[in-house]
Amino acid sequence: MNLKELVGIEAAKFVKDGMTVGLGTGSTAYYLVKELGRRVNEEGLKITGVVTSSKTEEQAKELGIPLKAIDEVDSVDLTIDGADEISADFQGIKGGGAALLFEKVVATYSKDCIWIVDESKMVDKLGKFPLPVEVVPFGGHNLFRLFEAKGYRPTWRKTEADELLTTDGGHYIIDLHLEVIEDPRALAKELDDYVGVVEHGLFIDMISRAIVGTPEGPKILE
Ligand code: ABF
Repeated sequence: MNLKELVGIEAAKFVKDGMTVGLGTGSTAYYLVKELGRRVNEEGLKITGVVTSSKTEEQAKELGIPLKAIDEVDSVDLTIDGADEISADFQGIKGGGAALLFEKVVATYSKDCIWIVDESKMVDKLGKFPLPVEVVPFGGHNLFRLFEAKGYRPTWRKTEADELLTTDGGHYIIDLHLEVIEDPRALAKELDDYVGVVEHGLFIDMISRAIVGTPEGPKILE
């Protein structure tokens, strides 16, 4: 088994009967959903899944995991999701999978959140991973030019066909190549205030623990 699979299986242990579970996006979350599907089918685990992206919805449906839309539940007991970077003080960058908006919505309605990553995602300071900013297409190019003028080194998230990628929410993504983000809270506040920015990939104070895949096995950081 690879590191991500071991982490996904370890994270699934936090899921208990009767829970409403936020099912994240990404190759690590894929293994979590796979393990939950096994437990639902082989051990009769009773959970309700709330998905964070169309990709995860497809996988969960195939595995027979009962699903509810986020709008059908008042809260989610536990959301387990991937991440692109986690800093020493447990802040994160997410959105490499272009699902950051729905992921942040589900995380916001979750009583608890766990991120599952391999150790390459653990960083001292956030920023080496380009920061995704989800923008409304109308005026999106103006925002791009504004980020350029601020020295944020923006690039458009593109599809393999080299077209502007459209998210599940129907928006574009601009990635900011910042290298180091000294003050994630301040930058999150700044980005929140731009008209046309729908959401961004800075996830601040959202997790209680991270499960990190290492050659010695999954490590639980809390
Ligand atoms: C998702 O997990 C995204 O926010 C993030 O980009 C991705 C990381 O995926 P992987 O586990 O494949 O590295 O939630």
